This record gives sequence, C-alpha cells and structure tokens, in this order.
Amino acid sequence: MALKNSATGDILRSYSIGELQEASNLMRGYDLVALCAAGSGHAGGTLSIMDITAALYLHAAHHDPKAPNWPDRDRIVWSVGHKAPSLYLGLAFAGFCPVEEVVTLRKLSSPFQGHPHWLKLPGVEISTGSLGQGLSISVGMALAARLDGRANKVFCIMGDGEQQEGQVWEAAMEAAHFHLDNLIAVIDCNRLQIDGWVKDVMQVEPLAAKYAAFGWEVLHVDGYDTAQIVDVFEKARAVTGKPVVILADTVKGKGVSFMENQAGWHGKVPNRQELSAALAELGLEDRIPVEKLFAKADAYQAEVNRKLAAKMPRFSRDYWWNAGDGMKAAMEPNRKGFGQSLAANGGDERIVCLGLDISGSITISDFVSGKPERASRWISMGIAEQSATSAAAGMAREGKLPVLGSYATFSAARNLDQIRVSVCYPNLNVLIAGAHAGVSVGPDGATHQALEDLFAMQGLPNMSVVVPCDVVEARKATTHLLLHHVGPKYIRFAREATPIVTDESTPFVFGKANVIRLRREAANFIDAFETCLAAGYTSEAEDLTIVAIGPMVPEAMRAAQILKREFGYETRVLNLHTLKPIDAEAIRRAARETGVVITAEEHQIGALAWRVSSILTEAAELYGIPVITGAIGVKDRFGDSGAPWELVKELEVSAEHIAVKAMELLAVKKKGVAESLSAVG
Ligand SMILES: Cc1ncc(C[n+]2csc(CCOP(=O)(O)OP(=O)(O)O)c2C)c(N)n1
Repeated sequence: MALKNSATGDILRSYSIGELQEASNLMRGYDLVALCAAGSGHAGGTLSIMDITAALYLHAAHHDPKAPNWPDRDRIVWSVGHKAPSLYLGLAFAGFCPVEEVVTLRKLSSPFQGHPHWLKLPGVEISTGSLGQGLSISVGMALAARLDGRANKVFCIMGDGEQQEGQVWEAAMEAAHFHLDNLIAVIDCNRLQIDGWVKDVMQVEPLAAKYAAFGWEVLHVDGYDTAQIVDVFEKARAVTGKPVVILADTVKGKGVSFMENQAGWHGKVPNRQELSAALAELGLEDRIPVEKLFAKADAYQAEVNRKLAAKMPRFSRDYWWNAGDGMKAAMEPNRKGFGQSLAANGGDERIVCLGLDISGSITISDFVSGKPERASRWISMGIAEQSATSAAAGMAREGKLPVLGSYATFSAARNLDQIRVSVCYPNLNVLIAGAHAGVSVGPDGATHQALEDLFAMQGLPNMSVVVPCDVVEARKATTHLLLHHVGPKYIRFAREATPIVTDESTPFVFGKANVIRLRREAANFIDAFETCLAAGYTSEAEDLTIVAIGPMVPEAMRAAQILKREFGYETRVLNLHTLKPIDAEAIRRAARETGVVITAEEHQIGALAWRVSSILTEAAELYGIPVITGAIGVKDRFGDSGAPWELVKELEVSAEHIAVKAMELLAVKKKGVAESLSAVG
C-alpha cells in the first residue's frame, strides 16, 4: 500500500505508525500557521480529521504524486470542502506540492482556495464546498471505475453534521443499490457543527444503524489511534458486495486544548498569540519555520496587492473608501439590519425563524438571542436547505410567517425547485434571506459567492426581491417584507462591512426607487448626498444615470464623486433596492432625461442589466430617442478566494470601473450617437 510509482508499481515510501503520527502532528501545525496567515478558515474541523488524513494520503491510498492523473489511482473526495487545508496538507506531505506553499491559503488566485478546486491544484479530485454533494460525486466515480474495469477505490470524507443533507441519503441508497464495494466513506463524527452539538441542531444518530439499514458495511475507528486507522482502511478495502462507511470517533479542534470541543472554533482561526500557544501544545515551536512561512505569505500578498493596484483605473487622486481626509464612510455589514429587524419585530406570534446551521453570522438567530419566550418559534432544521424550504411553505400554508436564511448559494440556489414549487407556485408568505451574497464572502471562494441568485429569484412568478444598499435600509426592508408584504419574498445581503449611505430619514418605499444626488464634498460621505423618492424628483438634466442595487449603490455614489471631481459630470444615482417589482417609471424617466444609463450589480451581469434593458426596449416613449447603455457586474466567470475588497477590484465592480465605463459612454453621447456609429462603420 501507499505512495506508488505509477509507472513501475514500486512503493515510493512506506510510513511506520510512528511516522504517520508525527506527520499528522506536523500537519496540524502547518494547518494552524496557514489559517492564521489567511485570517479566516476552519480550525476545528481541519484538526479533527488530521490523523485520518495523514494515514489516508501517506499510507492507505494508492496514488503517485508525480502522476496526479494516473487513471488507476484511488480517488479521495472531500465532501466537507471547508476542511480543504487538511486535504492540501495531505497532498503536500505526500509530495504533490511543496508544504510551504500551503501558506498562501485563501489568498487571491492561490491554488489553495478556501474550498478545494480541482482545476487549480493537481491532486484535488473535485471541487466542493456545498455540503452533501461529495457522496453522490463518489458514487459517480465508483460507477465510472466499474464501467472502465478499474480496481481503484473511491474514498469520500464527510462530516456528521453534513449527514443532515438529504442528498447524502439519496447517494447512500444508490451506493448500496449498485453494490459499490469500491466506495469507502469516512464520517468525521466530532459531534459538533456550527450552531452547536449535532444532537441539538438536528439529530443524525444512530448513523451505524442507518447506514446498515441502507445496506452498507459499517466499521468504527478511533480517529486518533493511527494503528486502528491503518487497520480499518485495510478492512474496508477487503469488503465485497457493498459500500463501506467508516464512522470515525473524533474531537473538533483535536490537539489544541482551547479549541477542543468548542463550536466557536468551527469557522475561526488563531491569532499570532493563540498560534504560538497551539504550536507549543503540539510541541512544534521549533519544528515549523513560522516566520519564514509568514514571510512567504506576506510576499505572496504583496504581489497580489501590486497586481491589483496595476489593474485599477487611475485618476488624479485616490478615491478609494476612506483613503482621503474627507468623505469618510462609516461601515457595517448590511446583514446586521436583518437581525435588528427580527429582534425588534419577532414578538409577532406568527413569525417562525428556521435555523440552517449558520445562524449567528447571518444574524437570523438575533430573533431568539436573549428572548427565551421566543424559543418555541426558533426551529433548528440543520443543514437541510431543501427540506427546510418546503417545511417553511407548510408553515406558511397554516398561517405562520416563516423566515429562513443561509449563504445565498444555499438558500436561493440549492433549494431552487423547492422555492419554485413549494413556495412561489402556491404563492405562500415565506421570507428567504440570501446572506453573504456577492463577492464579499471573500476568502471562502467561488463555491460560497452567490453571483447568480438574483437571476432565479426575480425570474420566479409571485416572488418579490429586495437588495438593500446598507445596514439601515436592510433593517427597513426586512421590517417591510416581514410585516407588510404578503407572498414569497427574497432579501439579499452582503457579508463584509459596507458603507452606510442612508439614515432614518431616507425614504424607503417598497417597489419605488430613490434618486441620490451628489451635492458637495463633505467630511462624511453620507452628508455629501441628497436622497429622495424618484417619483418626486425633478430632473436636473444630469449627464448620466447609474442604476445600482445593494452594495453597488455606495460604489455608484463614489463613482458620481469621481465623475464630478475629475470631469465635472453630474450623475443621477438610482437606488433600485426593490429589484422586483421594479420601478420601471424611474428607469424610463432617467433614460429619457439623461440619455446614458449604466447598471451596477455585484452579480453576474444581467439580473439588473437585462431587466433594465428590457424596460428600455419596451418603452414606447423612448422610440427614436438614443439611450446609451452600459453594464457593470461580474462578467460570466466564477469568483475566487481573496479579501472582499480585493475581489471588488479583481471582478471589476468598483466605483472606479463604473467611472471608466461612464467616460466611455459619455464620449459617445458628446460626439453624438450617429457620428460615433459612422466612425465605427
Ligand atoms: C449546503 C451547505 N450548507 C451550509 C454550509 C455552511 N457550512 C459549512 S461547514 C458547516 C457545518 C458542517 O458540520 P460538520 O459536517 O459536522 O463538519 P465539522 O463540524 O466536522 O466541521 C456548514 C453548515 C455549506 N458549506 N454547505
């Protein structure tokens, strides 16, 4: 067994039990350094699985670091994509990549993405990050191996919380039905998930009895007894006629006393002080070149900074957020407005909030925090977005007002058919929150960046869609949707703190756009602008209009500042917080009165741009009137790991990019459309 030369079949290196133990300990140390350097990630779950990782990559799996695509290699699928650093260290220690490179974890364009991406790093078998999909992928790989007559095994690493996803059980059924004895699943049973103990969030036990009932061979292992781990993999290989699941008894945060069995260390990383303490506990103070690794991470980051700076449009001065003396913007994540509204309005007995195991960071649990009298209306559904969506529909049908939310990719994409058929078709009163949407979820990477959710949400009949521009608007919008709007409704938030550009007095009328106008430069960004309802606005024949949604509204406002200060142009910013029903009249008027319309969305171009285009195309009042249009948004590509504001630059959705687009279009306007066209022709 073990690392092989695929050409000769020779064993490249055999590890003793002691050597495997030493490797897993070192891997823990490198994991913590990489997480600390990244500033985000998952300490608890990566430490939990490290001994199994070492035994699998260095001993049990047949693979060749020099030939990562060797057809007969064993496949290892990490269904728990958030444990990516363990996977990376397994590969690195096996010789697939240099160990010290892993310290670029979660940085822009790094092969070591926040969640694994097989197109970026040889040895990664498949891209994962949305829980519950790995076992199905493994079933597919195992079936393909059988079709090709290959003898390789497919290993699939899952979490115990992950067992709450219904798709896991569809795959479990398939694997047994097809007698896939080339499939070996490993479940990291550390008994914790994000919101707390698995048994409290949503009981999954008895897993052994469940898998056995589905027709699997069930094996048990102490996740930290390396001899046992080696042995159990051997036993699993020998099973015939059915798939095997290994239930590993593990501890979240294993090896670092202050992280062990602490739910809070799920999505947290050590600071430098905690790192030193952890390395001391692991006996690794002198075994890992910490300073050298940090220097490597810093050098990588400096190169990222240089590349991003080089690609940013330049003006006579730096207009970036809070870069200058004046125009200071206060920042707060707009998701907080959601929690504030739920806390304030949750006394309404109809409201029921459904937890999907990511409750604190998306603020939905503010509904119940410190309010024990609401405990019965806080219902934890586990990591089960699809079932929870249909359950919400059932509650709504019975007169309740259910609210559910998760990362927008999971609450507005994974469960799309449930939203369509269970919620929208019967036109039920369900509020769905798409949190951490857009690029601002940053280092988690592409799997977690919802850049497509608005296509589907606004495309669904009966659905209303609101994308608030800041924390204050998010609170007002949540309150409106919760208490005053009946029907399916979707509200979208960012994760990162974004500028606060509205206050209590700013109008928020559902379905009605606001006009925002730059009046002066001021000490505080918010004071430089005047905002009113578009319906009550008298045209000032501005040079152009920027129609924006969500956190692109502040960017559009900053673009207005750049355009005025640099070129003397006047901009009408339309805050289109309600994407559906859309304020078509405000858009038509702006087109007629300014002649140039740019859309700005932190989304694949189209959710806003194509909607605005269709309004302009259908407007009889605009026939024969030239309207010059442009679109800012993500250009048909996936995101990347990176800091949120880096991604704003990388994906070209900043004020600077809007301003450059505006200059292009204003040049056409100035020249006259006919003249510009003849120049092109
Ligand atoms: C479909 C989906 N929903 C939600 C999440 C967010 N999430 C990441 S890890 C996690 C908890 C996983 O718990 P578990 O499977 O027990 O793993 P461990 O505790 O070992 O890290 C959740 C809910 C996700 N990645 N995918």
